[in-house]
Amino acid sequence: MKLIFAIIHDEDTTVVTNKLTDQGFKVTKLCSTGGFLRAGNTTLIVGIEDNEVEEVLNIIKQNSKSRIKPVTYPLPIGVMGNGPVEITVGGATIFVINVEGYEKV
Ligand code: 2BA
Repeated sequence: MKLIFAIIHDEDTTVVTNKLTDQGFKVTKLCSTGGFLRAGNTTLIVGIEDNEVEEVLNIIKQNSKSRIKPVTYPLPIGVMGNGPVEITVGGATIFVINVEGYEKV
């Protein structure tokens, strides 16, 4: 079994979640905040069988868009200049984790 953590744009949450649940996948949505931009994003948790990983990754990839975000003063640590600068965020940052155990009680 695998656990997918997918960090996506808030704006993509509805479509990604709907597509996953339409295909019968169970999804938990967490409200999260990026450490760099300190802006809201969404983290989806999806528990699946090993043979479902490709399908889930495809759904996330096909429905997560990258976006250019203007960043104004104060700039995040490590970004040079007086702002504004543009930073490309997303489509999605995805982690696939092996699950040792799974129980529903
Ligand atoms: P943030 O940390 O707010 O990062 C937003 C965007 O800022 C990143 O987009 C990247 O384009 C840029 N960025 C991040 N750190 C940077 C740095 N040190 N210097 C220059 N630019 C930097 P994405 O890479 O698409 O990441 C979107 C969000 O996904 C991140 O929001 C964070 O919440 C999450 N994320 C990305 N990689 C991660 C990782 N390895 N572990 C945990 N979360 C991650």
